[in-house]
Amino acid sequence: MTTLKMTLAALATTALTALPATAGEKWDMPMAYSGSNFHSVTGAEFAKCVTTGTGGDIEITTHPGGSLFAGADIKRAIQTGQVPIGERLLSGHQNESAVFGWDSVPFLVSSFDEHDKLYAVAKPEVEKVLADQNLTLLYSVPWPPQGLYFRDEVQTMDDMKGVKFRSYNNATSRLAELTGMLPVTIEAAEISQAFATGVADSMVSSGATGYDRKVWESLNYFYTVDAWLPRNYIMVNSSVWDGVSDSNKNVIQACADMAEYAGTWRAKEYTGFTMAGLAAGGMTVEPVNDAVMAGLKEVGATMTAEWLEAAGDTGAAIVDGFKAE
Ligand code: PCA
Repeated sequence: MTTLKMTLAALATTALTALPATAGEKWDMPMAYSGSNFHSVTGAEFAKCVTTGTGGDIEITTHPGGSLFAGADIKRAIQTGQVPIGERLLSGHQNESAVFGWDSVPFLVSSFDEHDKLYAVAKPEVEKVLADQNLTLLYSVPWPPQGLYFRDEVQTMDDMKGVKFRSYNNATSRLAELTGMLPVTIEAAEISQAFATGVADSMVSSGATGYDRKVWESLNYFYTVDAWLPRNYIMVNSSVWDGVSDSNKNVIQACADMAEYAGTWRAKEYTGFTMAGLAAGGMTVEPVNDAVMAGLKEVGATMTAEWLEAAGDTGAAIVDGFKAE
């Protein structure tokens, strides 16, 4: 073959193989939690729904477990257009806007039903802050109620003093400070290792995360205090979203609505299942005693007052709106 023929042949092959790729847009979707976690499973179904529903115009590929961007970096990656779409626990960005912490105010709600009502009031406020950051919310799914994990038994508030505590947002760090524990921020993807090596001996999280990360290999107690239910948000870069055709927007929003419904249902189902799983793994799963609950409620009252101060009128409107429901 002459050089020209070889070049032409190469070009033809490239053109052929490139065809399906240029037929649609490819959206990478970073997610922070393990592939087996119910949020990631829901995200994978959402991605498939969009890919099928748009006839391949937009093909979404999820990257769970923090494999593309670590949890803390996902929001910025979407804002700056490094990726068009992604998932993030927004309360992890309370330092940008206190409003993002509405779902981590201790003991404001403790069940899915109460949380749903609170979310209905908070959602438009969150969407306003997101809009200013060039982000559009597609759907959001709650985590199960948050409980306290410890290596050692906790019978009094003093038992928490000096314990190394894994935190995942400002509220969890503050909880540690107010109870005399030593907070260290660690992504969920890294916690099994952190507990195994003694970098942390406790955390507040859901039964789901403890179960996913097999924490019974290191920790022995899960206290079901139902402190709050934080949420993950699937967000798209608003400039990218503006460029999507109306019909594809409709498809994506329909897929998002279904994902929110399915994810929420899974969160509820997973609550009992994972607590049974923690017990089967050898952990003691029980409520804290009354004295510790009273101590935690005091800490919660301080944190609520602090959040209301930080979140100003918007915070007050969310709490008052919820209480008026
Ligand atoms: N799991 C996540 C956030 C809340 C939860 O239940 C975590 O521990 O990082």
